[in-house]
This record gives sequence, structure tokens and C-alpha cells, in this order.
Amino acid sequence: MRYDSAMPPLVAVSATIAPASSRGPERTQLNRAYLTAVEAAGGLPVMLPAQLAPASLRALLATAGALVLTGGGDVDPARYNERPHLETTGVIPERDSAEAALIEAALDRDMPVLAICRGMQLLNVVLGGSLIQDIASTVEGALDHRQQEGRDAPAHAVRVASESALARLLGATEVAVNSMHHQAIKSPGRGLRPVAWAPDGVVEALELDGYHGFFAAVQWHPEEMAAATPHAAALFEAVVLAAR
Ligand SMILES: [Mn+2]
Repeated sequence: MRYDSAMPPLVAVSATIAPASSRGPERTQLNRAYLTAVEAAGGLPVMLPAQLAPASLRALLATAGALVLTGGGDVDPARYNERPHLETTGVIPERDSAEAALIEAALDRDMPVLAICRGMQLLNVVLGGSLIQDIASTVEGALDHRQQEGRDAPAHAVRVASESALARLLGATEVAVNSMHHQAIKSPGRGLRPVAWAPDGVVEALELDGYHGFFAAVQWHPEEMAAATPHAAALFEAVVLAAR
């Protein structure tokens, strides 16, 4: 596809499935903050509903210059050969499958990828890694990674490896981030390497060795902080720049 040079780069943003309930039929759902953050960074967000067939998703993805994988419920633990923990919640296998197809297609093409929270966790699992199913009941001395404060409020510090691409991008080796997760990376998938940690040792970011495209995967939610926090906006600016 050829773009007018004035046209902002298209950035595919994965959306989730809101199941049918007493409040209405099944719907496609996406937090507005992702759209706002991509737009503010100069990108044109395109929502990719998880209900589309994998072939449709791949066709839509091919029109975009980058992929943003969003947060949400837990990845089906069957994908990493575990039985569900009592606290594992919000599993939607159809969404896992749709986003797994997106991840495989994007990585195959060295497409720029920004993976956020569940997005990082699913990407890890797709590459053969596993997850801690519940931090609070599994990691001794863990911080509370489910903050009670507003979604844009920093909840804990993150130490970023000084030699990492992420540290260069964020412009710091320590940042304060929000935290809205109860699962975390256990074993990293193929080529993935932890590059940031919370004070309790929980992995907060991954890099992908040998990847030829832009790649950032973070456990926090930069979309919620981007309006007021330069290090969060920097992630969206970088993925949009790479999408051009
Ligand atoms: Mn956290």
C-alpha cells in the first residue's frame, strides 16, 4: 500500500471481546486511552477486533505499519500447559487465538511492536514462555501490583537495565510506573530477555534479541500515563515513528 506522505502511519491496536451479558450482546471493546495515546503520538489507530477471522486480521495488519497489543484478562494457562490457578480470571481463548495470529504475523515481518501488560504476557506465551498466574499468592514479599490509585498514578518504581534499548528510549534507568496486573512473566519465551524489574523482582519489560523491527514490551500501562508523563509518551512516539 502506498501512502500520501501527509497521511499519518496506521497503527493496528488489538481490541478485546466483551461477552454477551444482561447489559447487551457481545461487543468489541477497547479502552479509549490506547486510541488517544496513538493519536497524540501522530499515529492513526486502527482497531483490530478479536472476533475477526485470523485471515482477516492478517489482511488488516498488512495495511498497518505497527502493532500495539493491549491489556485485558488473563491468557489461557492451557497455552503454557498449566491448569488454571484459583485467581486466574477473564480468560477468553478466542481473543488469545486472534492475538496470537497477529503476533506471529507481525514478528514474521519484523513489524514494529509495542506490547502492553497482557500483550507482553501473551507474546511471551506465544514464544514458548510461561506466566506466574497470581503474583500475590505465588511471589513471597511481592508488592501489590494491583493499584488502588487512579489509572495514571505511578504505583511502583521500575529499574531498567542500563544497556537496554528500553533505557535509551525512556531516557532513564529508573521510572515510576502504574501497575494493574496480577500475573507476570515466569520463564521468558524464545529470544525474549527481561530488561526491567519492580523492586520485588517481578519482570516489568522484555526485549526480543535479534529482532529487526522496533520492539518494546512493558508490564505497565503507558497509555494511561502518556498525556502527562514523557517516558510513557515516548513509547508511543517510538512505535509511531517506526511505523512510518
Ligand atoms: Mn507492576
